[in-house]
Amino acid sequence: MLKILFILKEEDPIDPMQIELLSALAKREGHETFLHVLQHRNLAAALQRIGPDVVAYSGKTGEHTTLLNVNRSIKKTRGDRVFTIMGGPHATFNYGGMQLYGESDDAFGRFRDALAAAQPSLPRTGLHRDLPPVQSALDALCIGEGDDAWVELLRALDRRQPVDAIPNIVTAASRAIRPLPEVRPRRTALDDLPFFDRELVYDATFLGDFPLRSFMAGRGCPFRCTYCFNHDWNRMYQAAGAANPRSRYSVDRLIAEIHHWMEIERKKGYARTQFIKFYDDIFELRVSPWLVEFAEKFPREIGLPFACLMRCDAFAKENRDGSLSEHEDLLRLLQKAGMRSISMSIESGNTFIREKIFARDMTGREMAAAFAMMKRHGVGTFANTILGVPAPVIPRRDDALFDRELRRTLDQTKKAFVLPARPGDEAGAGYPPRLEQIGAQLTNGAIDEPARREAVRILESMDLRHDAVEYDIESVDFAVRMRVHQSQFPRLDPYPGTAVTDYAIRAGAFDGDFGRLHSSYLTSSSFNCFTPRQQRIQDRLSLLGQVCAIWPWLWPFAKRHLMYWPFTGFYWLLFLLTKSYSIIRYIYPMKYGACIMLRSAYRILLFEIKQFFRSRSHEADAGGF
Ligand code: B12
Ligand code: SF4
Repeated sequence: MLKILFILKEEDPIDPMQIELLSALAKREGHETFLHVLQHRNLAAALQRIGPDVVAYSGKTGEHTTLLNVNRSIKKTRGDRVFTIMGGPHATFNYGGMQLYGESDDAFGRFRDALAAAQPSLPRTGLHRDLPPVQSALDALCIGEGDDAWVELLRALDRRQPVDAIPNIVTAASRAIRPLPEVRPRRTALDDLPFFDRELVYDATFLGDFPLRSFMAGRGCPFRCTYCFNHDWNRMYQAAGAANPRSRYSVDRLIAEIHHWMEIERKKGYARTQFIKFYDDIFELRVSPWLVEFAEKFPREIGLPFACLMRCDAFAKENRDGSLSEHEDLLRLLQKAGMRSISMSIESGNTFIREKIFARDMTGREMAAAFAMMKRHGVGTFANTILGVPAPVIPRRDDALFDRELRRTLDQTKKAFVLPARPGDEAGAGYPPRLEQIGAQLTNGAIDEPARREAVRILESMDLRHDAVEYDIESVDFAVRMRVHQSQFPRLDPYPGTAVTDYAIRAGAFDGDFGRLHSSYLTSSSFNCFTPRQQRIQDRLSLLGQVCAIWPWLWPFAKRHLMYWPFTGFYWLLFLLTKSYSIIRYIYPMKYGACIMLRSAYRILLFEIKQFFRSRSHEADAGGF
């Protein structure tokens, strides 16, 4: 039997479901599991008390810097006495950027050369630049889905057998032989997985006091948005021979897990579940037999309200002839099941960014119709809208260096056609041929005034703007017009493995150093293409955007004046107030008794204060141990 210690960076109002699942899998194999939250400090004492055989981290990019700091110090003191492993998106998409424990500089260099030769395209390797390697001191990484690999790894460690040939597990020895990791096909069935081990987390954090619970009804998303990990995750699994990018628990299995949990919370005195959040990337695509069954059984057997994440175009789809098909039947089923609020992202109000840079494959009309439908039916809405996108800007005609700037803009615009319009098309396909010609004229100095004006006209017709901030104003404006109840406006973060990150690097807006990314959604842009003034405006807009979601009458004044005034701290207070109001009223409408209300308000306030102040400090400072 092994002693396994999971290390979590901090408490969060959302369940760390990966850890809860991996702990349940380990316990089913007869191992003992523990959790340490770095925010609680005293890691040394926990290590001393537990004496773990395995230390496991689940890493998102941003928090990885803290986790790796911790791991280096653990390996320094405990060396081979403990086996350390990281899984999750950061490990999956950055395995070429992390040097492993016992991997010499030479061996790491040879591996990176072999990796670059085996996969010259950028995604998924962490080879974005010749940055100095990150010494992770991890013994292993887990790539992609971890359920089965984790169990096999634990069995091998327990029996003191080698772990280097386990698919999805990367070690220094395995990648010396095989630079691209071997990934087993993705799971098509989930029902045999154990129920999440929530007690591990609830006994060590405030989550046990909180009446909101996260569950997953399934995994995967078939869309190709360029800022999201799913696109490359799916490509990785296509190469491993997987057919369907989505897998789901059966309705009965899902309900059984919720029932089981409600029994435990009754027995152990945790706060009773009042509201469920299904954290699937995409809860449902259309009216399906699964949803019909769910809408029948869930209200009867569980009867709790829930929130989920979906896309606007599931509810309203523009047809080729320009007409719009609305799918109220889908919404009716979800409401019958108990859905009270929904998260549907906007991502950008600008067509060029949405279609070309983000490949959202969704129109403004579809979004407007879907949000209007939610309003008609009294559903609370949450939307994410990304600011600070390094989109090309059109130079002004009075710019002394107009020709040079125009050439740069054309070059960047072509790169901004991030994904081919259809599979099989070349990247950049769809870029107007006339702009190609004007670009050539600029290069050989044969451009005339009508051609310059024509270039500007074409770029304007493509929805490009003359100033980076105009894109952000347009996006906030769109979200305010949609009357979204809770609006979140993070700045675009270039996560490893995503197509938008490749674009940002090719466009010269990002240097590929993921160590600079942050885990606070309030942090300023990581791109070097924005001036400090533009960044300050983005930061203020991200706060004012939520405020104006609740008080839309303020928006005309906010975009004319407030976003230029240096009152960020005050805007943050207004943001906090309006965000709390929209959460309580529209997103998670629960019966907040005085006790729960005070406790939750205190925890959420602490969380938001940390997000705000951490967004202004270096990420690695935030962990502490
Ligand atoms: C729930 C969630 C959150 C919760 C996290 C709650 C928590 N305490 O962990 C909240 C809402 C707080 C959150 C915040 C953020 N998130 Co988030 N989040 C998710 C989401 C939707 C589900 C994750 C999950 O629990 N899945 C269920 C479990 C069972 O599956 P899994 O995580 O894939 O784990 C499997 C494997 O990855 C692997 N595995 C994972 N960890 C480990 C560890 C070991 C040791 C092993 C062996 C295997 C293994 O095995 C598991 C079982 O197969 C994912 C998207 C997704 N579908 O995964 C994004 C996702 C993880 N988030 C992401 C991001 C960017 C963020 C933020 C940085 C956003 C922001 N700027 O605010 C913050 C960061 C917060 C932080 N502390 O760092 C990105 C990560 C990209 C990256 N390169 O890291 C994702 C992938 C979304 C995306 N669209 O790109 N998030
Ligand atoms: S629809 Fe959502 S989950 Fe799916 S690829 Fe796009 S952003 Fe990711």
